[in-house]
Amino acid sequence: TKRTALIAGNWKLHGSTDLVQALTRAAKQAASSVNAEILLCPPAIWIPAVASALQGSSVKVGGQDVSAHEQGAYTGEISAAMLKACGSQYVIVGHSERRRHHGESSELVARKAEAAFAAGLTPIVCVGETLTEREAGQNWLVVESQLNAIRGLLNKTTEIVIGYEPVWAIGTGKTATPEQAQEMHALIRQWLVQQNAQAGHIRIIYGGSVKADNAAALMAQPDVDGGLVGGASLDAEEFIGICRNVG
Ligand code: G2H
Repeated sequence: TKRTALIAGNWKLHGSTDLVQALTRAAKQAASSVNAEILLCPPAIWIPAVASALQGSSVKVGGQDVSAHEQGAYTGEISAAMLKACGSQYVIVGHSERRRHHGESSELVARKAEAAFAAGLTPIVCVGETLTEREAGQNWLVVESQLNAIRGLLNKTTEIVIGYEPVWAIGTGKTATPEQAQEMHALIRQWLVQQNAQAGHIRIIYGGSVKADNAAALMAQPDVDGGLVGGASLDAEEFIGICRNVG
């Protein structure tokens, strides 16, 4: 199955009007010369500005999180329909920072993914083990249990993306080796196809200290279909460098 690589910039809690200008310009420049889909996920408040700056280009915009609810008395939440109305096509759900700092369970993450799907957004469902779990040889057990929560969704759609983000590699400068990433991506791929025979086209992207100088080796792996880039996506040159090393 031929899968177009997806390079997603996750700005996390960073951004300003200046950064919106600089990073949308960089993404558009990268998009014109690489054969990959490029996505920017700024804080929700910047989505309209990013979407407007990206008009006429192939670069897409997405959210970093979404409410599991459609609407109601949920102060501070943002719905999938709102993200969509502001120009989003994707939304990240279950990022390890949401799981850790906001106590999000795999069940809640699955409900968020369902809400995204219902509103016509493609959810990027993040999974990944901690260092302790890896050292205990539990990496697959942990990832499998995180994936099990979205089994119901997979029966309805294969319009999803999986983000494998080993927690020990996030913002630490420690990248998984291409072999470690491939090993897990292959297991995820096998699991996906077991749930849904049409799942071969689902992209499994890697996240965790992706940079311009390690992107090519990671993306060269047969089951690594792109990158979820945090820190390095805030630097225009570095982000362009990553895109060039993929497409
Ligand atoms: C993993 C990644 C992007 P970073 O969280 O989601 O961040 O590239 O800074 O490790």
